Amino acid sequence: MTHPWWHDAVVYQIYPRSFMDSNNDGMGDLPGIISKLDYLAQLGIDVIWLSPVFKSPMDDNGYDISDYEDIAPEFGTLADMDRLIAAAKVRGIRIILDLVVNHSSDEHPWFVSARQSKESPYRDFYIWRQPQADGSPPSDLHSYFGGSMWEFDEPTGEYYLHQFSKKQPDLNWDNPAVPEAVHAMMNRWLDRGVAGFRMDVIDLIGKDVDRGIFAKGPKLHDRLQAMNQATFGQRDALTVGEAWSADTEEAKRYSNPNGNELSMVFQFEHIVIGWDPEHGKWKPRPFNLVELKQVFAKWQTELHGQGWNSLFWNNHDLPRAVSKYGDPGQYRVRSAKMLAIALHLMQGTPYIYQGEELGMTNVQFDAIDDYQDIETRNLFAERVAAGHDASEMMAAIHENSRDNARTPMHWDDSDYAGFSQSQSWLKVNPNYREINAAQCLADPESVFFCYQQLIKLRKANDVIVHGDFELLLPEHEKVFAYLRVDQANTLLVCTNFSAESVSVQLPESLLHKQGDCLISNLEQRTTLDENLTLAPFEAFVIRWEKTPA
Ligand code: TEU
Ligand code: CA
Repeated sequence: MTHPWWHDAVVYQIYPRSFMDSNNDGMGDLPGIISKLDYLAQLGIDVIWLSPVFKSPMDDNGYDISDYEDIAPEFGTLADMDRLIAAAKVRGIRIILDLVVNHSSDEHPWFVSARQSKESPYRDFYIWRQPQADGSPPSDLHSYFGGSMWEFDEPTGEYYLHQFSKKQPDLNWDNPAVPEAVHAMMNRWLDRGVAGFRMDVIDLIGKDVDRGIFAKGPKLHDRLQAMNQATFGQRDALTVGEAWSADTEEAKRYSNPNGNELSMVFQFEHIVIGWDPEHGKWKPRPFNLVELKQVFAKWQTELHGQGWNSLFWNNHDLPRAVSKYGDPGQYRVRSAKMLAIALHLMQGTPYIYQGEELGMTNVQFDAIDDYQDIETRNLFAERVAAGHDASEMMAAIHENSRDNARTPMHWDDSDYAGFSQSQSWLKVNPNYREINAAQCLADPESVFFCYQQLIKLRKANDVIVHGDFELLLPEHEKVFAYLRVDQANTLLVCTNFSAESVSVQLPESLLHKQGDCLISNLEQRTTLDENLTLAPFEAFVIRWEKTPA
């Protein structure tokens, strides 16, 4: 059976302001990315997801777009984008862009016109409401970035909705002119050679504000099906929707094999189980592997044959995996490889976030002023003002701030990690001298070559792409072990998430059988006996060819 090309593809996310600075202004840029395409080709990735590079006042680092069809000068020009698309294509790499259409920037011409007058032809591109009788906002809803979700606009005496910063007014998808304009823009980018889109908070474009519905709104799937038909549906594209509200039932609708919506979604259940129900990421919960495995197993089994998973530990909004789930100290390399093996042998399309393939870690700035992320800075101020302890908030920031992922990429041990020759927009993580691409490329046992091998394995073993998933040892608190099975092969994936040696009892059916070791971060195990002891953060994969019944 033929399957979509992205079933065995691996995607690499680039956060352009932190990837590579070609002109030494401290800001990453498109020519910098082009200069690193051979590195990405060596890693073996198939697709680059490029976080926004469009014109923007950069209130939310480009997720506040003021021109969807021109490039921010700090990143380069449209000609640079055309060069990137062409240079990537030569290396067999596709480019997908970040589509941010739940909201625009308040400096987009649409909003500049809309706020000038109620008669503006663009007034209804946004969501306006009258103040309450006492002049207060239409509701007491909060923005993700602190403060009210409503901003009062003096000239026309109404409030506008913004679920994120007040410089990110929500677009009104109830107005047919909005999808019409968005679809036309998407088609022009597809005509320009992009291979699809990552869709920012796409679960919010079905909102029904007056009924208080913001995510998974009643019109969401109709709108995605209309977008599919009007744009990428005819183009064999990869589309991945960011959907914080998605559960498995929703995900089946988004990613159903008949292809009338998206290829897949980013759901965040495995992330949110680490957050406090009331305080979110600012009150992290202790790591619980049993819970994590249950979530992975649920998504693997419930979407098998009925949808398609994305697989990720990291992105530009999340802390670095090796700090969050592994060990950034003594076992940094081994635990980073363990995490890669645990994730990449599951069913779905894996996403590697820039620097994850090096085992880059979280950063610990002492001063809140060293952090640039609007969410981090605003929530620090708001929560401290509300009486939360500043040192507890800094500890939560060290664990979960989005800036953990946004410090510049480590290319080598020269000043500014080879990212730039001048002070970068966000300080470089001081550990760049020990952790960088040059060091990894010189070490056959590095994290980089583990990821390279995992990408090759995915292309060489259909059981990884389409095999059944079976969780083993569901109650084991330190070991994540699972099977992948199809008619021809059985794979055992066995990973120790702890810094201790642990013993495991695997099913009898797996013992004393000679297999071959597909990948390991320690010894090359090819057979198992009853008394299997895993070293700290050990991970291995054994493959048995299923002898015909
Ligand atoms: O993120 C959506 C989003 O909700 C996250 O920022 C989330 O709220 C937060 O990390 C959890 O506390 C997308 C983009 O990925 C993010 O970078 C943007 O800031 C946001 O949308 C607005 O465009
Ligand atoms: Ca630059």
